[in-house]
Amino acid sequence: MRTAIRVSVFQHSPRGVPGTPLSPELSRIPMSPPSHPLVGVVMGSSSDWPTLQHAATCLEEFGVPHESRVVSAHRTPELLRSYAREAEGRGLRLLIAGAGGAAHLPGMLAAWTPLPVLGVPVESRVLRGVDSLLSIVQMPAGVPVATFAIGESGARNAALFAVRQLAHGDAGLRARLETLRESEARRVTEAVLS
Ligand code: RP5
Repeated sequence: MRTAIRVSVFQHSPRGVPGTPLSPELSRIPMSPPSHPLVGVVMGSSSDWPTLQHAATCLEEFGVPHESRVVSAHRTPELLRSYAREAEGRGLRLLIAGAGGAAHLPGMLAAWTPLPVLGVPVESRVLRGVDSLLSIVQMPAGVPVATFAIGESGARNAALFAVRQLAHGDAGLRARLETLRESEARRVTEAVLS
């Protein structure tokens, strides 16, 4: 029997995390009209949100429609199954999955969906996220999960990776990526050492 429960803790419009300012450079570039979510940001617990919100914020900056949800592999396995199986049909193109400790969420999602799964290891209390990293990165051959750095950097890079994937054939997204690349370069060339 398919579960009817769907936990949704954070659901955004394309530009909508309250209190999160768009970077001035990115906000100057026009965005596409809002549409259905293209990226699902999924996490094993609401305690993962301080990490995964960096992925959501990055998607906001690029105007990529997305949704953010808590779906636990071990606490709500039926929910995980239905979320993963319905994701492609709902128009999602990629899943960003963050979890900590015995972090089986990304691998279990990848087992149920043909969509690319981008895994973000959340920094755990006891082992500082090394357990999460190894749990996510050590998938046996056949069911891939792309694995990013532990914590905030991984969350932001997973989102940037998703943007790069979606930028194929989207001139607006490509332009915004180029703007980001230029601003990252300026952080180096214009660095002032006091
Ligand atoms: C995992 O267990 C979650 O991804 C989280 O990182 C970790 C701890 O969860 P909580 O006990 O904080 O809910 O399932």
